[in-house]
Amino acid sequence: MEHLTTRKGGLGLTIEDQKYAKFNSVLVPMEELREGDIALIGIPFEGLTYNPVGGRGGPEGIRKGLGFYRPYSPELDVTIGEDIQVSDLGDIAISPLSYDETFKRIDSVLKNVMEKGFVPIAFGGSHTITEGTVKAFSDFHNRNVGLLWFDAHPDTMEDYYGDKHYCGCPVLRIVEDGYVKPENVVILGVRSFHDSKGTIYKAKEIGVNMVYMDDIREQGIEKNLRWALERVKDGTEAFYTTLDTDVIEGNFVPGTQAPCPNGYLPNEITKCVRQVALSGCAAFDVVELAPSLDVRDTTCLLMASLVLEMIAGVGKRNK
Ligand SMILES: [Mn+2]
Repeated sequence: MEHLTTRKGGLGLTIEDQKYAKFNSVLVPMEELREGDIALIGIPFEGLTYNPVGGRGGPEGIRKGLGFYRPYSPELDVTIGEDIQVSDLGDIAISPLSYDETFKRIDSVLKNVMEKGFVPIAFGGSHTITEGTVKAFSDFHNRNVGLLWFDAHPDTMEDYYGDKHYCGCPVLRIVEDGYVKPENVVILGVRSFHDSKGTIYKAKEIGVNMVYMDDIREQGIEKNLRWALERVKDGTEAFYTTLDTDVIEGNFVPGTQAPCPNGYLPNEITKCVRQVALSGCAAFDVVELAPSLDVRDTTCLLMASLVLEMIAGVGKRNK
């Protein structure tokens, strides 16, 4: 795996006095991780697009955001670096002109990390990367997994001007290629004039659970999430969670290609992500963060805090 990453084993820095520690200072080399610890993996890839919007800067943006925070969760009473260890494996060396080669490298790194028993958190990249990470995850778990998909869009486009791996297509590719059964896919947060009728109807046709933001509000955020977790866990060996930045209320996330009104508020998505991590999620990603579009690092900071919730949640259940 080493030849596929730009950095080996994280920073390896430690600060003796925890009261001064920032998150980046508690990262450890990969060799120090035990089963159930966290491996961070950057995937700076936004497809073979002629019009890049900045998603390839996501890993850098998340790392910058993480560096701002302290490694302690008061809500969960978990100290990252004590209760759970984290290594940053650096970025997968993507191939900007080849989906095949990029997906092959994602597959290799993800499987290697999971074979070692680590919980991967991948930083995209556009949502294109999730086609690769979920397929690797599903293969690893005998093609018997659930998929929780936080997104303003169902990502069930057939193609985009002929591109079948565009960021609007991964749910359709994953389901039609047989990696996840549609009844074990839950898409939360769809809304607001961002998709064609054909895309929405395709989601209905293939039978995935697509929930509009309006219905989530009516049902209540917590109740809806409990229902969603039941669907993704029903009969599966493990489940994966992907977090598209645009699922959050657009005014809070300027640093994404399709900010969209009427989404989850920061506090709501924070509670959801924490609950998902506590509930046994086996792999995560955060996608569609474009730091070059961001305003005063607002989006980078919010998405980094959600990564910390993932880590602390896994730490709590390991404790
Ligand atoms: Mn998406």
